[in-house]
Amino acid sequence: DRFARVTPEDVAFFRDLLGEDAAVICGVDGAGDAAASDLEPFNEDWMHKYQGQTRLVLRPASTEHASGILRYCNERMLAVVPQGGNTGLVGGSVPVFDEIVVSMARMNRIHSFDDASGTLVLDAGCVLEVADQFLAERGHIFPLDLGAKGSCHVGGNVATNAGGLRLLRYGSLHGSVLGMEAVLPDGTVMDDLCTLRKNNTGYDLKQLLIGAEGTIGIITKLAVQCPQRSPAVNVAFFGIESYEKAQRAFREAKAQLSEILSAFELMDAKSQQLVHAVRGEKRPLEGDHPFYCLIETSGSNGDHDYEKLEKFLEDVMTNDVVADGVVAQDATQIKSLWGWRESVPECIGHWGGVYKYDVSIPLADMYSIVDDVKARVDEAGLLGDTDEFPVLGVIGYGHMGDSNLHLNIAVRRYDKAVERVLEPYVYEWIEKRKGSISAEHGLGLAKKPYIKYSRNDTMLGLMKQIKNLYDPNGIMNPYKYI
Ligand code: FAD
Ligand code: 2HG
Ligand code: ZN
Repeated sequence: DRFARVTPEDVAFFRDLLGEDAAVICGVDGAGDAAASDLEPFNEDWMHKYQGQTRLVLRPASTEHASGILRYCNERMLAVVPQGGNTGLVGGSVPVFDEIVVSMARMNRIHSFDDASGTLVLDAGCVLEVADQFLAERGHIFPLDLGAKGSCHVGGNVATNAGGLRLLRYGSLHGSVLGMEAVLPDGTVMDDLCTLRKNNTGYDLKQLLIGAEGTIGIITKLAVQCPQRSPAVNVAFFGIESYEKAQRAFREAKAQLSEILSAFELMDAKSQQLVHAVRGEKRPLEGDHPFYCLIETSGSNGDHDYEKLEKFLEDVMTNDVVADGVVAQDATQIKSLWGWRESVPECIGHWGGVYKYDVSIPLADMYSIVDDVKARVDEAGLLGDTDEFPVLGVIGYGHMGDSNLHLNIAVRRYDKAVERVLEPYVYEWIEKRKGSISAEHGLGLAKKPYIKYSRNDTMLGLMKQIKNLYDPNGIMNPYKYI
């Protein structure tokens, strides 16, 4: 291997650099007695699918610490994996072998907030929900929300360019991240912590790190443009009889709710049956429908918004676009309706595992991949209700407003026979329709062999040039997609 192995001398250096005992979790022979169970949370991903063997976790508390770590690792040829909340879904946040984990959890300070411009400056290791709560108390909102908000870090969000539940309203992090401080692999601190909305002064280098998945540097601080929090929020949940009607509902929602529409999420019947099977709560609507969608509006005037929503509801109900629906009456019901959407990833993993495909497909074709994959898995004799079948459900849900579908194949056990039926079939299907094999989760380790289905050789070559320029020794998150 081209990387060095961590020695007791290396550990002594890191202990000295970081100062506190709590900053180093070490099970390196002769240098620390951390048990495998102390290291396990850093070695294993959220899905329990990827398992590394690190013996050393470093927890910097400052940019200087992060810079010192990388400078040393670069000189010593020690491989590094940056880690935020470890909620990533593509195996990017855990080591493949024994790479050093640099956990950002101690860099969790909020530095400043300007309520005139809405600019928030904070450490990369702040938990998304904590940042959003801080903003809520000041009448603002973080321009990103997702089911893992209680654990994921804003740095991890930016490193994956996470999309989430309200991208349709607030846009991508490529737009809302105004500034960034990052440490490059040789220890250089890239101070681009600009708090201005407009800044056309040459190359916008921070954009390279947004979505780079920790392959060219560690993000240490961020300046984020945060919108005003809408005082009036409404959520409606619909049962819909066909995908064609779901598309009509989306078009009507855009046309009639326009500026107050803040989310349009799609869930199929199977996803909701599985959430019900795990949580056992009363379902929002009677009976089963082939599709459900959750529509959220946020605006500044409750009466105005409610009037618009009511008119929209009346329209889609009387024109038979939706079959049934319910509107949340208070904040508790809003939370509960969102629960039927946000808990899908967690609930469908309940039986053993999930094969996940996070894809962008032109809207008209978006759901047909679920039907095609289901037919294929069924024909192969792999899908069924009893234990002898590895697959218990082929599920589609996701961010319909962004043409982003989550195709999930819920399994009782991971099985090569299932994999062979799914891959490369799914990727070829997407390539044919000019879709993307990763809409929002990134590539990590999971999608590394498949990048060619969405990027041509020229694009890959240009990416490699950038990687080699910033990280000539290749120490940053090696073995992953690049
Ligand atoms: P990690 O998982 O720790 O890391 C992710 C990647 O970023 C790794 O490659 C890591 O090396 C790198 N990284 C982390 N921190 C830094 C840093 N400071 N500097 C440089 N690199 C870094 N994603 C969506 O896009 N939309 C969703 O709706 C969504 N919902 C989710 C719901 C659930 C229940 C779960 C478990 C995940 C969901 N995700 C979603 C996946 C998403 O990628 C993560 O939740 C989140 O963006 C990752 O943040 P994290 O702090 O956990 O990063
Ligand atoms: C979501 O939208 C997440 O819930 C997770 O992006 C999707 O687990 C998945 O496939
Ligand atoms: Zn998603």
